[in-house]
Amino acid sequence: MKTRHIFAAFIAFALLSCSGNKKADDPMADSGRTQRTENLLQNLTSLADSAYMFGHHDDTVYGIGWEGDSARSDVKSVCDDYPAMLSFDLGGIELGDSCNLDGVPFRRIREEIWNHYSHGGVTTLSWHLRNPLTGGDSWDVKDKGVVASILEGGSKHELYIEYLSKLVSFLKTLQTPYGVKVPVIFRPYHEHSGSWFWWGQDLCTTQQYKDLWKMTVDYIRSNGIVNVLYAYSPGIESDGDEKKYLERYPGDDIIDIMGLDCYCFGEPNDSSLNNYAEKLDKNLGMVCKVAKAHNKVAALTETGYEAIPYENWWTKTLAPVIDKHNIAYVVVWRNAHNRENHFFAPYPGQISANDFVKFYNDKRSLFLNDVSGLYLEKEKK
Ligand code: BMA
Repeated sequence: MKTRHIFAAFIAFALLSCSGNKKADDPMADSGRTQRTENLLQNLTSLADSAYMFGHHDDTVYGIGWEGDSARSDVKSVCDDYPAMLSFDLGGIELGDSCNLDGVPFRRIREEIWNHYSHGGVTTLSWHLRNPLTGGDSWDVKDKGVVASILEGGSKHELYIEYLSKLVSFLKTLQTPYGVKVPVIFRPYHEHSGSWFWWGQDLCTTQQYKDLWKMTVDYIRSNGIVNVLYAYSPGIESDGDEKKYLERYPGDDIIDIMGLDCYCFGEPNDSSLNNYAEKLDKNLGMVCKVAKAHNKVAALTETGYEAIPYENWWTKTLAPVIDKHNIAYVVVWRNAHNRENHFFAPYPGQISANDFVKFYNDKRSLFLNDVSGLYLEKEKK
């Protein structure tokens, strides 16, 4: 394990402290959320000054050449440690499906969330949900009236409330056997600044997008969910402009984490790599400034370079930029087992694997041992 900065009271308030049949304490904070959820928010805020958690979507459920194995992870196979943050998608939960849109059983997602939490890790959840108006998927943008149809008074409002109720039923199961509600980050309606999802820029008005968020969060809260932080994650369309970034911001009473989704594209030459580094730097700088002004946590909610065709991408392209900004975490997208060259983290033998180990060894990047080690240290006192 690496030597790390010590964060006074890091992440884990986990079920490790529970034994036998005893019910664990799960105190509430004044905010109406559990104290553990507030602690997570506090910990994210303080760690961002000197470090960031590394996260990977679907990390422990499949990877290159495998699916469904127990305790496996491409990231762990490369650097002998799991990411500090896991990301999963809830697309399909709204229909009552047993697996999400990428074939991952929700039962497994739930277990991974519990398990990760018990080791001091954090989970973030995205939601590529179906199109409630057309019955298509999240990317079905043929009809521009989807958001309008699900808001109060719309023809699909009732149906959408059913979607939300299925979502809430799943969130309610994120409780350990000892009754501790596991704090998670929920990141719905992401990349809305583009127009490729039914909730995107050209598909609804600013007010409708904000109303969608408010309706969702009000529903979740009023149905007793007290262990969720909410992340806002536009793409880079605002191009560093604060006003544009905030144009559809649902409000300080709703959002806890201000994020950014920003990807690296193109051939691995100076032009594409510099282009990514520059746009990431510019946009992250703005996000961190806005987050600070609103007293929110800043994060790089999605990034990556598909198939990582540059061997030093981690330490020469990504790290130099994120090191300049106080973000609490960076998440890379999934290592698809059933789609060729659709991976964003290395696996053994992948050309950037050695560089990823260097990235892992950087004291600023936090992996699971870093956060659970701090937990154990705290326990020993
Ligand atoms: C996209 C791709 C898709 C996937 C979707 C939801 O970025 O990875 O293959 O279905 O995310 O996870």
